Amino acid sequence: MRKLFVLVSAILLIGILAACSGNDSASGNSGDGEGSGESKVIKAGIGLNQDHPQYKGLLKFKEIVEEKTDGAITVDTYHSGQLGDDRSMMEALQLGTQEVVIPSTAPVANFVKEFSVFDIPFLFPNEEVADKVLAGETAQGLLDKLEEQNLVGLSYWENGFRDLTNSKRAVASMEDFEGLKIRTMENDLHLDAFKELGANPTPMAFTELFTALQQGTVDGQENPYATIYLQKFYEVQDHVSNTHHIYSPFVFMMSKSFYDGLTEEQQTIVREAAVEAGEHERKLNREANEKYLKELQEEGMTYTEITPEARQEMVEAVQPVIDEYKSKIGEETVDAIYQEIEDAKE
Ligand code: KDG
Repeated sequence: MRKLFVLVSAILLIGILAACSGNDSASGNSGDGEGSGESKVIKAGIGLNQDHPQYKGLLKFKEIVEEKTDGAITVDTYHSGQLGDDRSMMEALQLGTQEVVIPSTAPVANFVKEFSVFDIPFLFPNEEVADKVLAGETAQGLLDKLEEQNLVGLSYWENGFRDLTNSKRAVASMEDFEGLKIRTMENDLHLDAFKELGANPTPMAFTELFTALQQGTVDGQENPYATIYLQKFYEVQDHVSNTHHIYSPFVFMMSKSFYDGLTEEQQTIVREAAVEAGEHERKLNREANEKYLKELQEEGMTYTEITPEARQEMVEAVQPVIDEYKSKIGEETVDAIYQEIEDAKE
């Protein structure tokens, strides 16, 4: 009886091992899921961490692409700047050593200057208007312009309205900006706007930011609440104000050499997946930005509300910078976006 039991167990074990090894070869990177050629791998990297809605959106993209291509394309995801900062990841896309990155528009403007139109302070009045304009002709046309840089812009995702944090004082008005060392994204328009507000700005890659705040290299930074909370900036920052000075879109982009090597059907799949995953990300991001202001206060940060009068003062202070940058960005693009904002408000 005992011998029979051992024999049956051994047969079962062999069966299980055989089934497992069969699964391995079917889902391995070398199988294409369609029975012809190698599987294509998308290496996708972002600067934010694994808890941020941006990463959850990226996982959604992975799920859709892998399912719809039946495994012919696999997506390997990297967060927290594991593959580098936004600029170096964009350069890796140009070289064809990385396939996807999703930066804010600010660093993208170093590749296609017109993207800086979204870095104009106080441009969008609310998310609904931003949604309409980003789906509109001018914004979609800017995605096409990335091709000149060997990049393919597939969709806009959302980073959101940026708010100021710092470790020195509660910021309620322009005077409170005086001399604050603020990290900005690597974009001249951001830099000049913060100078105009009275701050002492320093451009820096996001990957260096936490350490710079911790070591006091800078006093503060600006990002949406979701980022401030999920990146644990509250551990090294004491004050947050709802400056809402810029609405940052993310740009989902792909390496052109990789995109060109896809079949037409696969190109459609990645395009649609970038849009669908973006809708998912936008929804999660809005929930997060709504929820985390309260949590930041629970973590001990003071929250200061900017009055409409104080915000108006800031709007007027940065106007000369906007006037100066209009021609640098491209008058046509700036005028078109302003017009589309007016239309979207109706
Ligand atoms: O993954 C995106 C981040 O790298 C970055 O764009 C976040 O807004 C950001 C910043 O402040 O650099």
